[in-house]
Amino acid sequence: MLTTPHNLPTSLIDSYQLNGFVHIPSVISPEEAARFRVAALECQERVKSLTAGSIAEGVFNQLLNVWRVHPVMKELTLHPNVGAVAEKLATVPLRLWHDHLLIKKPHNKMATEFHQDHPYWPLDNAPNCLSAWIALQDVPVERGCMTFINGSHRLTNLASQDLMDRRDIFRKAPEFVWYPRTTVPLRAGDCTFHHGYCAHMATPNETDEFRVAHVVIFMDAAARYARRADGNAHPVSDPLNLAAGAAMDDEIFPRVSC
Ligand SMILES: O=C(O)CCC(=O)C(=O)O
Repeated sequence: MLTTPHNLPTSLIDSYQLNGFVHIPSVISPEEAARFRVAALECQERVKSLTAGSIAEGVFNQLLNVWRVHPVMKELTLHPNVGAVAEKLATVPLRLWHDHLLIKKPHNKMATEFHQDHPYWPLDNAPNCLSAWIALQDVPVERGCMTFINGSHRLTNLASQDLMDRRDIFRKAPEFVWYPRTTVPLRAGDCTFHHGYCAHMATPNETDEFRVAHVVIFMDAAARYARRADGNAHPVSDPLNLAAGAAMDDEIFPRVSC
């Protein structure tokens, strides 16, 4: 049975708010996951140009905004259940920020190191951003599942962290060394949702198969464009030449429940 906003236990919503992440089983079915995995790997072959400018060369292949170029991936990014569960957790109206496919090659020894996502984003008025990390096949620890630092989403003033440097976040937030960490293996179709400020990492992929995760990132519907604090460009918004304070366009950043 799928987990939907109608049968989502309150305890999972509470857990998301307390810890900054939550594991939701069966957000899509295993059959859907298998179909989307085929499309994702086809995207990787066909749309190599989308990997340009990846922030983590060698850690994973990052294909940004595949929903705008691949009709099957669009079905997943705009999947009504994924968006509806995200809104239920965030408790505010949301819109899509962007998606990205994150594909770890077989026998890739590199972890994605601990970081928070939000410091990378040029967004204002968006305290409730969250990502849906959707497993398109079983992802045990050995295939590159996520580990979260429980409660780290409460620290919202850190500079962006280097996701290829194991120690960077702990230099910036030494107290995180003492916070509990939770590793979350997923079955195909399961999802973890994590808050934009929840620190997370992903293990290496020691298996013979690609680890294919599709990540759908949502922002508050009321978000505004803001220059990044570190002055760096963002590949999704910068080509749009938005003015600081601009509202987000409904076509490029569609609302979840409309
Ligand atoms: O899947 C990974 O390797 C990292 C995922 C991640 O950092 C994210 O979804 O924000």
